[in-house]
Amino acid sequence: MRRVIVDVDVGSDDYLAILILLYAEKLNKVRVEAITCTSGNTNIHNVIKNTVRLLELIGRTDIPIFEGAYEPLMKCFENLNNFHGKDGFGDLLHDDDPDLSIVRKEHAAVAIASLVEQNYGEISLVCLGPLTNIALAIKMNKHFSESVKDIWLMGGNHLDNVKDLLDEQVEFNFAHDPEAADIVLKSMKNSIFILPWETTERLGISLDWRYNILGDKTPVLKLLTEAERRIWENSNYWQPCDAFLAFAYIHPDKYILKSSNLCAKIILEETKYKGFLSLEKNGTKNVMILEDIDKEMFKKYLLELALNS
Ligand SMILES: [Ca+2]
Repeated sequence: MRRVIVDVDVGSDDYLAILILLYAEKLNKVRVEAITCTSGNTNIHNVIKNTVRLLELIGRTDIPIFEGAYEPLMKCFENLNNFHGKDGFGDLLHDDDPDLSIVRKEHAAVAIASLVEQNYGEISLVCLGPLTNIALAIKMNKHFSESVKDIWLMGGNHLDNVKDLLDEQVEFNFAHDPEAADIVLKSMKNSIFILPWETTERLGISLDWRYNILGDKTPVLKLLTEAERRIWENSNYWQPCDAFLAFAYIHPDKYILKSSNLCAKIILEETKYKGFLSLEKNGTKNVMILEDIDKEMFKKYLLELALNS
């Protein structure tokens, strides 16, 4: 059984990623050991509320949930982009507030470090937001970097793909805390898998499939659909980045169609390129870049999930 801590900044695609991992848990493929929250798509308080609301809705408040970093390491990127709404989840009106008393007292970075230390080589990290909590855990525990089984990141875009495009923006997760991303890439001793922005763009799914085939027939999908309608209304396709990563993690041999072993660095100079990924074929290869995943299997998996949620 693969064991995982999920670090989130929920986020509609984080929401779907959690559902994907918990459905895999039902199928005895993985076990979600904890959900840790970080600021990112919205402030930490909203991330906690969005996550607890989801766990209440699916009856999984048994999963330990921890509150983590409230801002990036260097506070160099203060403007939240509000892509997922001001509250990170479509700014919906709710009748009730979730019961936040289930949130554990320990800080998320402490919880991650402790769980990993107590289970040497057993725990994967699936990271769906800025990497602040992971960088803090690395700095707290000398042996952390070698104790993690592997780490899966949604983030980054490749500088070479965009340097001639004046309007291109750096991918949000790495832009929000580039120093944390740099610490993670330089420190981790075992496999690092990165799903970059470019791959998620290529995987875009039609809105017709999202709304009319996957639909909103269950309460959990209904809430997600309501949140997503405002997010994707001006888009040509649906691009649930974090969900793609969670899916790839569940069954890498089967679902990852193409990946490349490369040398990755984060651009840290104070220019408009700060936070971009520099990928090189030469140099010490430290990451696997996921270049393609099986989109048809992804859609099939979501339909199964919908039938069983
Ligand atoms: Ca996210």
